[in-house]
Amino acid sequence: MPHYNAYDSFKTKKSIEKKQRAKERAFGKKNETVDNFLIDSCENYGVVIEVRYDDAYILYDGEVVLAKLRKDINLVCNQVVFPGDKVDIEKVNDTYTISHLLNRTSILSRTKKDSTRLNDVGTTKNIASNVDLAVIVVAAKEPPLHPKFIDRYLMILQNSNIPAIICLNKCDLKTEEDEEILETYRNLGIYVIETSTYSNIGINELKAQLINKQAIFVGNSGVGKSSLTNAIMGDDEIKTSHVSDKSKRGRHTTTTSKYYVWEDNSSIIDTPGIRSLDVSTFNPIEIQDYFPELEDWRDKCKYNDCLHFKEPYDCCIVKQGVASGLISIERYESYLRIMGDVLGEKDYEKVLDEVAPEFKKKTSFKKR
Ligand SMILES: Nc1nc2c(ncn2[C@@H]2O[C@H](COP(=O)(O)OP(=O)(O)OP(=O)(O)O)[C@@H](O)[C@H]2O)c(=O)[nH]1
Ligand SMILES: [Mg+2]
Ligand SMILES: [Zn+2]
Repeated sequence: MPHYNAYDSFKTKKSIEKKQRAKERAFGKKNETVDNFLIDSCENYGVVIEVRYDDAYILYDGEVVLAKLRKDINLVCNQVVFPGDKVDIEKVNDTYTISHLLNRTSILSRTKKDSTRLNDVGTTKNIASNVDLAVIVVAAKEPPLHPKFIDRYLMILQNSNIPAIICLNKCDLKTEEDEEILETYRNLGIYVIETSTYSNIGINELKAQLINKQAIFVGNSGVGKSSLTNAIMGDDEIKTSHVSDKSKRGRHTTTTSKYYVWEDNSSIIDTPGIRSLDVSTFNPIEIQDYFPELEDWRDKCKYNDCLHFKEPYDCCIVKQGVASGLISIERYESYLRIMGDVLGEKDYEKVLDEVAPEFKKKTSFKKR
């Protein structure tokens, strides 16, 4: 009998399950109608700009048209198509209908939980389709830069197979602490760009990253996603507003995701800011896959299913790597926080205290 590597079979099973999940996420459960709705190509497709409940606004032949979903799909438009989707449309008696959806290259989605419901497992919310590049927009100072938000977005984007860069906007307000946080990501090989829409810094550099791509701006409310979109478009078409003086939080000015073309073959999807990102539906053992810097360490832990969480320090090489300063403590803190969420364990801070007692004093730990 051939020797069967349990880990390999687990990996294969995992990747099949992952594909299936991705498919379902993109289009709900498989059925006949859905199959003939999806096509590989068509001669003259339109691109979904914005979806408002049952109305889809489509960029078609250089103009924006309002279209409805084919009746036999029997779903509301905003459950089926998302900004960035390519669609085949038909015009019957002055009414446009989305007759087919072109297969997607990617779909960005996140889990949305209802915090008022106990043990809510969450629903998947699709945000945009066919995204070539995601720009995680953060701001200096207003609202404060939270690395945990970047880490969670990196996980979600990696899970959706979408490459990501980080854009620190409001660099006119940048502090030394912000610079340290950004350095962590540069060291991970992630492209970091600094911009200021006020001082016109970095806009051309950002454009150079976005050219010939369908990009998306994601991030907290008030970081300047719409301001950056305006700067790139070269006008002030999109509404923006000041962050609140008291809480330093954004005002959730943008309410739906919208697609903008700023150059031939180059577009941006501006999205509404979100307050927090839920990753608690991820499998605990998979969380470390999203922290590539742990790769060289994790296999050396005593237990091969080590979560580098509550395992004893002596048995966990990752913890020792953090203690010796060779693994970024900020990223390990993010990792612990996510593990705490996934496992429903609130006292992850104790783990960090044990591994790096100095950390709390040195940084604004509580703020993160
Ligand atoms: N200091 C500074 N403020 C900026 C900069 N860019 C944008 N802002 C301000 O930040 C505030 C929020 O900008 P928005 O573009 O509305 O932010 P947003 O990310 O689109 O916010 P939501 O739509 O709520 O998600 C506005 O008052 C902008 O004028 C910048 O480079 N520097
Ligand atoms: Mg906005
Ligand atoms: Zn370990």
